[in-house]
Amino acid sequence: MALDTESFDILLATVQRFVRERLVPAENYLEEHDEVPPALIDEMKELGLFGLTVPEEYGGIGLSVSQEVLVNYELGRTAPAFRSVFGTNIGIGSQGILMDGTPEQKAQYLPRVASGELVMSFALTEPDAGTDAASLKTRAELDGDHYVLNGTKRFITNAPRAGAFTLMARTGGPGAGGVSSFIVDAHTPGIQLGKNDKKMGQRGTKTCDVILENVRVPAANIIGGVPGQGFKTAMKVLDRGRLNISATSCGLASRILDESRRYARERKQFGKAIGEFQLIQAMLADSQAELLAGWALVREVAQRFDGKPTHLSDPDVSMRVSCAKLFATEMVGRVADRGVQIHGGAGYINEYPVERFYRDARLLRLYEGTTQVQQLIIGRELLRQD
Ligand code: COS
Repeated sequence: MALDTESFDILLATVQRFVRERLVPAENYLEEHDEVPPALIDEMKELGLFGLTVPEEYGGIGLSVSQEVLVNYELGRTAPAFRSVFGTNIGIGSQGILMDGTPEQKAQYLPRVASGELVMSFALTEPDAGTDAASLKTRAELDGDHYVLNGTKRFITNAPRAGAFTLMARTGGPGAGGVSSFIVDAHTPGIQLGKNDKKMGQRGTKTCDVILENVRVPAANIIGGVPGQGFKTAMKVLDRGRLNISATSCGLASRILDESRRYARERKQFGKAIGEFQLIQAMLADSQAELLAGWALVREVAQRFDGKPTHLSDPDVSMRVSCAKLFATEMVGRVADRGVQIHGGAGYINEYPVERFYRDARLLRLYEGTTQVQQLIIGRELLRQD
């Protein structure tokens, strides 16, 4: 699956322009009001951003992973909250249906996901099951042709905007094999949302608890129709998600570097631009070298990802995805830190984008698997391989 080169070049140029002309100027509004202007959300729908990864047969644009990372790099060059509006639709919210759903589930949900009419969100994490996702406690008990769900999901991105969740619950015994993925209509009786989480950064993204009390979900809504496959679906979804976070991290690093270069040229001390001092140049150089290394890794892994049918998981590709997530998200953390350092005291003042990006970037090392989870996956796979 991929968009033809000519159409893709036009799309990429359009996204670049949209980021530069529409999103970057709205960053201050986003920060102050903690919300994405509704007019911009309409524009995102018109541009097809909600359907970037949904195949054309379901009304989407059908990008390959190699194309998707290029788009995410461009979207990374502004506040991550903008991408988050549709990020769960093109990513973790809908990919489970795309990868493992039945033909009926795909036909029923994907066209509305692609148009943006239906916002989907991914509900795996729980108060007591974060990194140890396979220990999740939300129960799904079979009752006739429905399951009855009880439990709490935590830090669920886009829950307040969601029309449906891809939600993992326990239909069987302990461990990964007892977990199933469900498509849950967000308006089903018994679903309640918690208060919006107050986060360190990424203002404008919406995350909260999703509380399920005797929520009746048709048994036909188990993704793929077979119970006990839900943990694997979640892991496959996260593989693609993690690579896209890596691409976003590279985009953000490039924006922070641009802001830092601009400041280094403008700001004068000791009678000349601070960029003329080698200690400032050293910080810029380290950031540039690390950014190029991270981006090369992301693109290489994306190509490998495209080389595999998405329904097959390949531990070697997963291991490389984890390398990309580990390196790119840690890298943008260092680039953001140097960005603040180059700005000096001004970098600690919220008038400058680097102050915001420093806080925004911190989450990239945490969600969709912490750096330590990536280390675990890489270490385990290295010891398993010949
Ligand atoms: N693709 C397909 N299948 C996968 C997979 C992948 N990437 N990773 C694991 N699986 C399969 C395994 O093959 C195993 O199947 P079998 O039982 O048939 O052998 C099953 O899933 C269980 O896997 P594993 O034994 O690795 O489970 P663990 O509990 O040890 O997993 C980690 C540990 C930490 C890797 C996992 O829980 C994890 O990724 N945690 C982080 C969760 C996360 O990212 N949360 C963020 C929430 S979304 S913002």
